[in-house]
Amino acid sequence: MMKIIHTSDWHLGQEFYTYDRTQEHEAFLDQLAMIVREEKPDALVISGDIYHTSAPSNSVMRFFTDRLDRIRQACPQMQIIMTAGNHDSSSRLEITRSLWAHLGVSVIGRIERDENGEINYDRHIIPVSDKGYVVAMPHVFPQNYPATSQDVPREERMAAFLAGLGRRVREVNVHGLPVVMTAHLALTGSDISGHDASRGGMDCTDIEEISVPYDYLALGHIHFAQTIRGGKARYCGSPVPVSFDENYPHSISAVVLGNGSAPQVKTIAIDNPWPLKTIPEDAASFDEVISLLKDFPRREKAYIRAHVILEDVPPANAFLKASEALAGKKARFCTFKWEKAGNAPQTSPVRLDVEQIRSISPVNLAMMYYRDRFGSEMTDGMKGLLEEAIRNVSNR
Ligand SMILES: [Mn+2]
Repeated sequence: MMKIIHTSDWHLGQEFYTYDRTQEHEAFLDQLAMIVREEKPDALVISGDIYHTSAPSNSVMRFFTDRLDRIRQACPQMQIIMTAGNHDSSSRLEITRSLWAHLGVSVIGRIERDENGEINYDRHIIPVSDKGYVVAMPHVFPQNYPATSQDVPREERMAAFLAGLGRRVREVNVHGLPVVMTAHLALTGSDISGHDASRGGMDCTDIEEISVPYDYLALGHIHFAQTIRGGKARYCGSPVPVSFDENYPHSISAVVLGNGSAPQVKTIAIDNPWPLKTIPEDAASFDEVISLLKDFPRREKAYIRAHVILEDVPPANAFLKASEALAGKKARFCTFKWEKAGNAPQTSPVRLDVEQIRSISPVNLAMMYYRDRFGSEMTDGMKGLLEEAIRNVSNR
């Protein structure tokens, strides 16, 4: 039997509409420390996107180091395995690799070759005491996988790497112990609810390509928690929502493997002291929404997105009015979600390639965008302002 805690997509250091999220991340990591103290897992697996940016600030990196050490102390016999996600800098994450190794923490940011130029598969295969293995795959863009031999074309390198890794896992695992594989990628057929394309890479990988033998595939990258492939693969989801569209429960997963049965998964909810709220759930008029904000409990902590029916164009000073409605309250105003009035059929946005964009003047491009976004024409006054702004910028 091997027990792991599976978590991913922490996004530490995320600035949320200019607000600092340290309090929420602190609350999450305090809960995680309590969870490992109670659950006593053999390993904690962190499946990528530890940081929100590839260059986190010094204070965020220090915060992470201090907190991870506290989590480790909460369950000293537990191993910790962390890999880089697409948001992390693989080389930055590995700076402290050798120091963490002394404390039972394995950091796998990248794929490396040994002194003979051969791919070092063993650095990805981490024995978890004598109970099993964690095979740790950092996020690597498909085009950046190393060549296993000269005649492997670029598009087959990922599959070749995974096949080589799989062979090595079979060689090492002579006793047939449970194997957890961790990876940060989007699997074909997963539900990408709430995934914001700006968060990067949604090239889907087909699970058949993963030729590494595993009993449980601990995945990161998709923030919506879900079990797929008959219970053998799971996204544990983000513990703290990264956007307003992640309006679903957030948790970490405790997984027990062994005895040849399917992995037993238990989700443990994470409480967020600063929930993300869209007010109201169904869009209302601007004035109605403003009065809802005025009535919002003074001491309640929340990030707020105002959900407004757009009759024409956004009212003047909309942001200021919403912020003023929340003056003196704890809640933090973030943004609007505009809904077009009259259930106008959503027209699909015009798609342009780079050449087409170059051939259109900035003002015309803005007008097209405006038409798509708000379903009406830009007024002459707005057009004039925009032209003036463009003139000022180009005269610099
Ligand atoms: Mn992520």
